Amino acid sequence: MAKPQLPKDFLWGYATASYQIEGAPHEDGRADSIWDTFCRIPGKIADGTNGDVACDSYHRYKEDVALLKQLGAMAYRFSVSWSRVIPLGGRKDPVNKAGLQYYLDLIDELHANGIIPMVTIFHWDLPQALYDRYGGFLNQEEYVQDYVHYARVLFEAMGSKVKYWITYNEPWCSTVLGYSIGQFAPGHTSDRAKSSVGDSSTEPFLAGHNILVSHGAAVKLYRDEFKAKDGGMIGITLNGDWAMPWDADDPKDVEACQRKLEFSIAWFGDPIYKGTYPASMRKQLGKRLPEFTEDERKLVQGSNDFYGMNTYCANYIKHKPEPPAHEDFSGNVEILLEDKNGTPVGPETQSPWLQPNPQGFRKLIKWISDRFDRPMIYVTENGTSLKGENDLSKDQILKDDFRAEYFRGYVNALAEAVTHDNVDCKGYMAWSLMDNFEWAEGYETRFGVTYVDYKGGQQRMPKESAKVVAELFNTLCVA
Ligand code: GBH
Repeated sequence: MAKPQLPKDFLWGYATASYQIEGAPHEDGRADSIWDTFCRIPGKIADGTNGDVACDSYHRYKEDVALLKQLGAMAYRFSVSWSRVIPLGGRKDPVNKAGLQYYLDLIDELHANGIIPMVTIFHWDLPQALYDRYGGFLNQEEYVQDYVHYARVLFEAMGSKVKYWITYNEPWCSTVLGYSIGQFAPGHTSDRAKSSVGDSSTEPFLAGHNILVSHGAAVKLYRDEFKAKDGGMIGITLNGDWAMPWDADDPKDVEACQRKLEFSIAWFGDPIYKGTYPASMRKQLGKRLPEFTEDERKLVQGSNDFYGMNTYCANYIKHKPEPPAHEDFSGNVEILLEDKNGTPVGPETQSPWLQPNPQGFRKLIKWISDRFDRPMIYVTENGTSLKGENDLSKDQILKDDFRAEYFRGYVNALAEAVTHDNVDCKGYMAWSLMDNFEWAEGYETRFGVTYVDYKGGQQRMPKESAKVVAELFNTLCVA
């Protein structure tokens, strides 16, 4: 069998997101996003912190770019803070020149150093003003127009310098974690009173529907007015982890795995590639899952130039014998970290949900490739935390063998999928360039290949794993 390889022009680099790294929440006219507000609610963030300083990248973007260059990265995926560019968020609100300039400077600095920018338009930090005005995602009328206007501002300002656009990062997280579990902003939970549009059993699906329509509308705008002259590509990034049956001999667990993948990935992927929601979701959710009107379907179907794939781990899945709970959003399954025989998915990390399983990655990317008819795929996030890393000394942290081993396993599995499974993957962005604000986990959980000394002026120091990532791609990208 041929040796696993990746294409010579394979695009590899690192990813970050605005709220997780920038800090400077009120500088140069930036206004609050829903994450600024959410972090102020006692108990929502594990260590009581927020993104007010984070990696201070608003002031240190030149250091970030120098770091990327030092690590040998070809590309950098970052996100734009909507409330920095349009503080009040809406289509009639003023554009903040200074906020926009930050991203133009960052992009110029990347180009000056030969690094290709990949821009995420939205990575969870919705302007608070839009949430206050009309409930954000829940109001399709208003929201879609505001999102498309925001996208237009970015296309106009940066389009000639950006060839890779991502409309949304992981809508599953914004919808389920934000509108049902309350683990993410805006923190809606099931004990919240029903609003005029619904409750935690309907809001995630309404929010998801409106996100899809706005994604489709922004892609249409890009294709109609920018693509020909700017020559770029646009797609959405979806999250999802591989599903393995808890009891491999139980057909109901095998079936439950498919359902879990459909509820997490195909929820958004099927409308984009097939024009409808998965049958399993329609069956369980009935009218609580919106229907696409003909106009909406036309916008959404076919709206990906590439598929952005985020994945971190795998799970064992057990079917539930009882009928689905009203507020279930996973396909009526139990999500487990051990199978029937007590075999763990993988070793433990600092993140309770993350146990690495590289072969699961190979299977998942093949599943995505098959289901969506072999789309061009960019892995836009993949990486790991490390158990107890935050408690180690700086010197110990820099020797992150566990993370290095993770990348060896995952990147080799990717090369296998490309070489042996006919998967069309063109790039890989590791999460993350540096330790950063890990949302509800605060700063206790680190995902960086670079250590950030939060008590020592945000100094950055590359860890061992950064070298390993570069070596892996230098060795594998030869096909
Ligand atoms: C990504 O999300 C984010 O895009 C990035 O910003 C973040 O820093 C990074 O990963 C690391 O966490 O409720 O048990 O079903 C990862 C997303 C984490 C998605 C956990 C779903 C399932 C938890 N996910 N998750 S569970």
